[in-house]
Amino acid sequence: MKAYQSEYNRLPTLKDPPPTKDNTGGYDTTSEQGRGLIDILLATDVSQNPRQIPFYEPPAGKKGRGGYTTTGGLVDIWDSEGYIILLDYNGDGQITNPEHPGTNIEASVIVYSAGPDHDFSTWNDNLKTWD
Ligand SMILES: [Ca+2]
Ligand SMILES: [Ca+2]
Repeated sequence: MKAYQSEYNRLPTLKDPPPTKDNTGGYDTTSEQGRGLIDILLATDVSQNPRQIPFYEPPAGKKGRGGYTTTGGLVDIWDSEGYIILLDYNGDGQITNPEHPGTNIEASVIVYSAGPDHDFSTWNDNLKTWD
């Protein structure tokens, strides 16, 4: 994601014109939005990646193992949920902390998973890209 940002000087998005507010709800990597984002990073969708640079190599999906498939998107290592991606589309360098709303994380991209309990709202076991 960061490599995409430095190559194109913006964050990947499916929206045209690009969003001007952070996607505070996040994109689930198994949803249409999230899969679209991955397609851009894989250079499968070249409309948003005209230099056709693959920025991401996802683990291939295997039954019962999680990973990435074109139809299912990216599923977590517990083969249950997607990952949630939040992006700093307004460019202020901050993203609202989904664990502690009202506080911010200084980042252009953050990602988290539901963890082994398959529940995004229980944070003690969630994998996250901050802290
Ligand atoms: Ca922001
Ligand atoms: Ca959890």
